Amino acid sequence: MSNPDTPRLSEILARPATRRDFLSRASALSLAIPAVGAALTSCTPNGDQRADSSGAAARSAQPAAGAAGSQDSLLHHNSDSRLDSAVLKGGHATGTSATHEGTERAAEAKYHRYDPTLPPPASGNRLQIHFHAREAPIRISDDLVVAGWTFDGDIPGPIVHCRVGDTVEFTLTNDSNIPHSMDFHAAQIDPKVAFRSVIKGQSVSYTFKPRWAGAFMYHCGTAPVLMHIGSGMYGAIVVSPREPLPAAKEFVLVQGEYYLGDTVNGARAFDYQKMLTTLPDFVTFNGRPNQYIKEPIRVKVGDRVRFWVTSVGPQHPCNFHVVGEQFDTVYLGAPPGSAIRGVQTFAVPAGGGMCFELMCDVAGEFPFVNHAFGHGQKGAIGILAVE
Ligand SMILES: [Cu+2]
Repeated sequence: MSNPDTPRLSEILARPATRRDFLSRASALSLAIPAVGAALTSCTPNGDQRADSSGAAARSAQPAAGAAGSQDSLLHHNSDSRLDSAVLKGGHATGTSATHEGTERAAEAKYHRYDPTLPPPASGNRLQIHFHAREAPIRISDDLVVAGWTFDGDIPGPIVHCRVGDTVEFTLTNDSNIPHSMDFHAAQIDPKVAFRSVIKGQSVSYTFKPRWAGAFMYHCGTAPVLMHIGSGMYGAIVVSPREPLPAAKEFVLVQGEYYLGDTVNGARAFDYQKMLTTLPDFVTFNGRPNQYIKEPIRVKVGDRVRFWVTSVGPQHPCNFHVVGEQFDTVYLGAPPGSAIRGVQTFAVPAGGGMCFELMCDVAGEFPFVNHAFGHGQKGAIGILAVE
């Protein structure tokens, strides 16, 4: 950090803000914060602009990498989100998610309803997961395609379900020119090793045993984390307790925000500058605004419904409420402990997850909403149809 050859961060950030410059400045920042530059220089379609204005400084940093271990591991270990958010705030940088892979054939991207049904947990106390990080155009409504950065080609990534104490064997393979990584909130593990970034063609693998039940976020942790979560690299892992909870229809809702900029080849790019404003264009459950109004979640009278709700943010909580209903149980911590009764609304913080239960003993169409209605109005609303 104090290498005299390293440009001062204030000097780097004071320079004019163009897209190319954003990328080259980010490259220079990799001297001080290894994953930052790697992540952002590769935000270009071919990732080959990293050696422009900051190239000399970048070369001077290489020997230090060898001294600390393999050069690769130092350049691509996981970001330090405390540091990257500190250097990137201030409104100077520009950047979007638009890449060739994320925008080509955008017009052909098909809309699909994201199935909120909780899949069965892994059998045999062991779950093997292999995700691929890749860019893809994602149609989030009839008339809107976004240039996504994804896990396995969707926003959110796949729902993962296991039980407390299961062995989760995870591998991420990066198919993208942009470095990526995986941070499971259900894991207790050395993040610098497990959550490190990998470049195109490489994989990172790790194993963990969830200690607590709950709804947990997962996300790419590569710097700047805001850009990677904000461009779609998130999802949910539900950890059920060993002793099953009461029988219920179980659904997963991942609240996420969209901050969109220019259209490139028919896909709206995610806009880093807009993310910094914290004023989203859309707030969604499972990646599509209002999708469960168009195609409701359907249950039967007499069903117990359990919602596993996470807010991946990147900024805002989900003030979860079902209009015309009350939660008989909300688990403040790991189910079945810390249950509170008779709740109208409870806020799931950004980066958090909670479990909500209600008995559906009245027929009707019940809107489930983020009761911060600016965010409900922007798409965080759906219908629970009790038939
Ligand atoms: Cu990423």
